[in-house]
Amino acid sequence: MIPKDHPRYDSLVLRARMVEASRKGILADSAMIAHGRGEAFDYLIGERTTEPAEKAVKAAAAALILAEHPVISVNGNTTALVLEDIVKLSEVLNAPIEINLFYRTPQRIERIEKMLNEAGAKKVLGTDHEEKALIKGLKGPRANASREGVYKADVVIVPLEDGDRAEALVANGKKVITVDLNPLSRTAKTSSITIVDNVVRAVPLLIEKVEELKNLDENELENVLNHFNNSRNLKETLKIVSKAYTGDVEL
Ligand code: PTJ
Repeated sequence: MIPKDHPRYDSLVLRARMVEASRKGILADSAMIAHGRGEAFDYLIGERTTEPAEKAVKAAAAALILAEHPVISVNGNTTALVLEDIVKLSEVLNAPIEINLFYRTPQRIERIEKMLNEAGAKKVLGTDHEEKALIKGLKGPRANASREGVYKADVVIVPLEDGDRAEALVANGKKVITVDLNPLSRTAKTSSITIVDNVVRAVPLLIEKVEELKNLDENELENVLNHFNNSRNLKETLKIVSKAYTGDVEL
């Protein structure tokens, strides 16, 4: 039991969620390393949603509302940290959830599918009993995508994605939205919209933004999208990170 008044309470709760998920067998062996890297970057942005992240969330919401076939892709870490929010996002967008694992095993797929279904997910794709299609530019099992999911999607949200896949999805003509605390990662740089924020803050905020913007007309949504520039947004985030490095922050 983590005491509520512990100064690192929120961070410790997330670690506990990861440990629990690891016990349940849904995480990759290196999931904790990825989480630790995320924690380090989260420190550097002040463990809060920055202004550039808010702008990226708004653009992401517009892109997802405008999409004809939006798809939410999840891996082990995302399921461990934001299971209920992912299910809620899929409801507000009426979008399927597709399981895409970097370290794919039938056992992990089955367990994640079960957790998503138990949390109320209406449509879970990427399982082992459905037809797959190949994403061009990728080799091995990572090239597989659900034919009616990521393969067909025009807009995909892929939190904590790896660089190769983000690049290949963009090259296959998809608008790729990612959530990645590392603004320097290849995924962050190649995606169409990168939300540099912790997935536990970004997904609830995204749900809020979708609810807020969903009644705007198409032109207004296009306008939101056209005002967003991913590399400019990443540079704004890096300025915040560099302030933390140079000690130009309140101590
Ligand atoms: O479940 P699998 O098999 O698909 O594997 C998932 C991991 C995350 C283990 C796998 O995709 C991987 O190895 O990822 P990387 O290449 O380590 O990248 C993870 C990225 O996510 C890093 O840039 C981290 O900074 C970032 N990250 C980690 N935790 C969070 C995060 N970004 C947002 N929110 C987090 N909580």
